[in-house]
Amino acid sequence: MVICLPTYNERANLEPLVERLGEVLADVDAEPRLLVIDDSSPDGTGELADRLSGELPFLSVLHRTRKEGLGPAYIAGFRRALGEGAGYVLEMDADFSHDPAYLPRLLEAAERADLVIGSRYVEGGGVREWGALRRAISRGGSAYARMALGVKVRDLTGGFKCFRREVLEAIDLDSIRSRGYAFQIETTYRALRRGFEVVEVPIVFRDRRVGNSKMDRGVVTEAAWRVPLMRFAAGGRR
Ligand SMILES: Nc1nc2c(ncn2[C@@H]2O[C@H](COP(=O)(O)OP(=O)(O)O)[C@@H](O)[C@H]2O)c(=O)[nH]1
Ligand SMILES: [Mg+2]
Repeated sequence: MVICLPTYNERANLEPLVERLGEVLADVDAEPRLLVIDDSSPDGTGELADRLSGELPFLSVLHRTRKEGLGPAYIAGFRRALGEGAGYVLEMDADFSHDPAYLPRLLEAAERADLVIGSRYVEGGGVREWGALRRAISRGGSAYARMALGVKVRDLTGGFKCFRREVLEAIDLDSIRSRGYAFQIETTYRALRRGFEVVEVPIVFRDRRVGNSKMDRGVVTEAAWRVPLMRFAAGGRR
């Protein structure tokens, strides 16, 4: 089991997050590993991650030369994790928006599903601290994608997910071009189209602890035009 943590300028969040993950995962059997995927953050997140990986045997770091968005960073991380033989591959933001305390629940659900999504938009889930505009964009984005793709998943844009390795092997990662929120939509949609079991477990999402969001208008625009095209490149059932 590998937890992928994409970072771009997360210097202030990384060390406390890794520490917290270490606490939460101490009770998990599956010998979890952490993989930081850093796109040469100007703030030195990559150097910090290297130092931490020297101290902590369960942490490794994948350095990429350019910031290309979340999608390419995750694909590189997934490839590394699959290459290391991971049975489960997880994603989560490295800014404390995704509380590590939920991980045991995600992992438990993963015993009965192929893809588990930590979901803000099911009963018991929610969003704290975000302003009205960000809430509206996020909810609207999920609703738009749900209708355009004809799926029932409530939270399509969130990035707190646990994939069984078979899902990542089946969805043809190399043909995914999505970079931002579209990447989250596309991986879930491809899993559904292939007939995998997708379940949502409620999470309460919080605003990032330190630093700024890397998502911008371009990421929202990308999702808007890519979503209708996803139907054509999703592949069929297994
Ligand atoms: N490696 C990498 N990480 C990224 C990139 N863009 C965002 N991230 C990370 O992805 C996570 C989510 O991004 P964030 O900006 O917090 O998005 P938001 O939560 O939607 O505002 C954070 O851990 C970011 O550091 C990128 O281009 N490359
Ligand atoms: Mg964030």
